[in-house]
Amino acid sequence: MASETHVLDRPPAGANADWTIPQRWDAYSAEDHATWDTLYARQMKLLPGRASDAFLRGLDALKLSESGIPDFEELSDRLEALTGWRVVAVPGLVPDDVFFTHMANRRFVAGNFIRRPDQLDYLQEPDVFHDVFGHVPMLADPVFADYLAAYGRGGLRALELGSLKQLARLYWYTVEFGLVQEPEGLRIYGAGIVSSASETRFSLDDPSPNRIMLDLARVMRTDYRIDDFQQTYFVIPSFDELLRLTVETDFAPVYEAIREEQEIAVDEVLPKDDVVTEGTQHYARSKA
Ligand code: HBI
Ligand code: FE
Repeated sequence: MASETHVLDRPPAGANADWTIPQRWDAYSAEDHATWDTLYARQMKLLPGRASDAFLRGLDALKLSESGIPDFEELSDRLEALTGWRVVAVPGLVPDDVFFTHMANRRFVAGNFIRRPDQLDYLQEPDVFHDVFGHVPMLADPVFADYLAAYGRGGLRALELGSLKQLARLYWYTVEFGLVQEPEGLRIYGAGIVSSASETRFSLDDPSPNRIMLDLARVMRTDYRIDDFQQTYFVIPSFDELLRLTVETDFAPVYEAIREEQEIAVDEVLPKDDVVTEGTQHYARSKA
């Protein structure tokens, strides 16, 4: 997941000009692979019936059930055959323009390191479990794959327009923390949720957070928190609708329209909102 910490301004020694590095699959220890397997088993107890159908199909199509940290080359060969995307390793957070250029060209950047066994529940930098288990299954879905490539192009444009903050909120509330309405009920597709056992439960089962139908300008005005569970989740009716919204809307006039408007707080519910569930905010208040 994105955060503002530890972003270098040029590729570190040993990295390529585009910031990619070799995954060095052979360098993982038995403990590293065991950490992946522990996290995988924990999520797979929770995700059937909670994760979106597209996510679960992606896991299957990419054979992510095989034990151990995936080899990016093998994984990319499977993924490329489905949607044209590949997974490339990077040393950590990369600059925004580098991140978006890879994305626009259907390369998903992933950390190659894995969290330590004492960090199973929380870490700030995106590791291989968050990036690969969390993000890559959705990229096996042709519609979502097109959405993320369009987002990459939109990111480059937002940098030129000075509107990255607004666009980044769309990423946060869809790619990282999105919920989707499916015939059997709400389901998770955001990578920040599907890679976290506690937020998998919280985002769907807890009465605390708001769950609100996604409106583009509304989301682009909404703050988010990087330090704890979200206080509001945004729901899309389908991935087709998300893609349509993104490719058929020129974001420049949206950025203009909201430029003078106030930011919306993380827990706010507006009269115009199409509310799925209004949260009690009990969880956030209990910590304040
Ligand atoms: N780099 N590796 C990595 N992963 C990210 O999620 C990421 C990044 N660099 C920038 C970035 N995210 C943000 O610019 C976007 O989320 C807006
Ligand atoms: Fe992420």
